Amino acid sequence: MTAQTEPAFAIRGVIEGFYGRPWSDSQRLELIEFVAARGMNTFVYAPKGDPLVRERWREPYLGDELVRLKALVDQCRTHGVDFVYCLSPGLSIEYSSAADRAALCAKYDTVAALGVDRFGLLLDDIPSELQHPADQAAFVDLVEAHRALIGSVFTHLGHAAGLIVCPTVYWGYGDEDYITRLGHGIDPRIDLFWSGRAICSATLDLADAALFARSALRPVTYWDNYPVNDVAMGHELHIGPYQGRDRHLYRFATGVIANGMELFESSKIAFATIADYLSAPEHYDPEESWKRALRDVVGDDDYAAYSLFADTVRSSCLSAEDAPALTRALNAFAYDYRFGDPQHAAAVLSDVARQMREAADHLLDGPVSNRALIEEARPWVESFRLGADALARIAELAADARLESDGPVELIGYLTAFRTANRRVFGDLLDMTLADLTTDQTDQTDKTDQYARPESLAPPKLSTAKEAS
Ligand code: LTM
Repeated sequence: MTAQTEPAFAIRGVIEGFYGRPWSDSQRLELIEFVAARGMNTFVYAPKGDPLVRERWREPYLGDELVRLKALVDQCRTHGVDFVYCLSPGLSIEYSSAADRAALCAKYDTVAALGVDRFGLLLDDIPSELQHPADQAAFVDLVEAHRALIGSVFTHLGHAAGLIVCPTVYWGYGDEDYITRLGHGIDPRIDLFWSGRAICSATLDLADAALFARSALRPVTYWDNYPVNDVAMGHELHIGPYQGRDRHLYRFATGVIANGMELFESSKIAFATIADYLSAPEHYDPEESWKRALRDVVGDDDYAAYSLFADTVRSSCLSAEDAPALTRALNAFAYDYRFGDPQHAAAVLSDVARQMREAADHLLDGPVSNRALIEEARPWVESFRLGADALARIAELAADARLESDGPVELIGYLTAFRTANRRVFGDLLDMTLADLTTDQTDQTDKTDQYARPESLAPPKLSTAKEAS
């Protein structure tokens, strides 16, 4: 097979499209340089928390606001990145109102005057039924209103400008009534965002992309909700590699735009792997790309410590694996402890815990090259350190042959503290392990306790006076 020389996807980029505190301007400037250096070519400006984009979309940009937007536009131009400016008017717009349509177009015009020629009209997360009585009278349903609005914006911007629309139905099978009718009713040059089978999709499949293309009459442009961790995902830290995307997706997709986390530095890890996938999807290796991305963002000196931590923070909609290395270590411990040499099992686990504790200490307290990255992740690294301590205690109890007898009392504090911190580290692994070890042994021995030694292997019980008699 010959190596690819051209990126397979035309559109490769990042969207600031999350709920929460928007990135700062200096972060955006840095991001544009970061993604450009990795072969991406698009930055989509759509922060849900920027009032002038969503809540107060009718209000024009003035003074300083225009200056800061212009700086982003210039940075994009310098780095060969398309700047896509989005508006999200759907919470309040009256689709049938000429005044509202004019206000929307005027707002795009103020940004076009800065040299922008790519725009987004985002209609996600809005009521799925027409709200204004005038709209209910003017349109059969939301699709008809959206077709009209999109058509007038596209005409106003001029066909030389690019327009991408996020539909209200933006995830699913790809042949839903809304998306099919919308696709049939708007100019084929308009791109449509789609997030896959779910809001946060575990996989992006070729067959789904083909179905979307057939239904909506254009290739899909993925709005991929990874690494975003907003709203109910706030306790997760998405720093695992990009994966689960078909290597031939470009056949039915213009590209992928990845939605970031408010945690800017941490987002870079996923973005670097996404850039690798988008540049050469057929040759993409998630684990190799991830190692490079970690080294790149974390720095050589802290790579080993951070990698140990990152391997325990893999869970996300993309990953069924929680903490692969620790899962293997705990499985080996449970087996060795039950059927082999408990002292050896305890010593090996103790070593694992020590390494984790040292890594956590280094990241939290030592000098690190990317301090901003660690500060963002501090609550997760603290849970990682707590987990290391819990594992060390398990190992000590096992070495003293007190795991079953004293584990429930000695370990319950770790479980409570871990649950209270509510940061998703170790996925379900540590919680389940501690829950298992702190459950009343008399109830659970025969059912679930994988650490209980079978009678034949358990240390001999001392006979009580009563038994002896
Ligand atoms: O995904 C889309 C199209 N819209 C919103 C995003 O703004 C948000 O960041 C993600 C993740 O919560 N979900 C959405 O519905």
